[in-house]
Amino acid sequence: MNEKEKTRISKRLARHLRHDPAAIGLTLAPGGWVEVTTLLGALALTREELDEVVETNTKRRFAFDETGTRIRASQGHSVPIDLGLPDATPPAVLYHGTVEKFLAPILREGLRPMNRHAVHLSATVETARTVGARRGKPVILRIDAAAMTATGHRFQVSANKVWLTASVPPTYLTRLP
Ligand code: HQG
Repeated sequence: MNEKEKTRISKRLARHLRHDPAAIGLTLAPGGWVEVTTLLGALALTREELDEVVETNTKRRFAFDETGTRIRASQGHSVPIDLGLPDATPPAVLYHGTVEKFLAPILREGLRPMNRHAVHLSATVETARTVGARRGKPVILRIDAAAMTATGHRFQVSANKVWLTASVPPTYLTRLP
């Protein structure tokens, strides 16, 4: 399979496993899981094609369960599912990449999940920069995750190492120069 084809399939998987399962007749089970056989039928894919996309996906967006019979997106959902991830202690500092035009509302009201069901944070500036660059010139925010943890904010980490939290109040945010 060439890169273009893999990207096309990855985008379809992201759309249906995160945002719009109903469009291809899927229902997400608790945790966001779908039966692999159902998904293959709905997207007219072979198991080999699906395996190749899952294994080679740069951001490891999708993961099978331990039996290999179910699959889900590891994060990024807009549909209201509970990933069932345990709380985890984040590194003392996390980062979020955004763009200038969102900065004023973010510094006023904090980071909010917007259409997704958690705020997505990165352990490295590089990743945050890539996330922000999807929308234009990236602006990087530093999050005092240690202080958030100390005041009872909860964090989870997805299978592909994205840090998730419900919201980040402005007091924990600093813009990196
Ligand atoms: C901004 C991609 C105004 C926030 C990426 C962001 C990531 C606010 C946008 C993953 C705000 C939401 C998630 C507030 C936050 N006022 N704007 N109070 N709070 N925002 O796409 O973090 O390739 O839902 O800064 O790489 O950009 O899809 O979140 O710009 O990992 O796998 O509102 O999606 O991964 O945008 O990206 P998003 P995100 P995939």
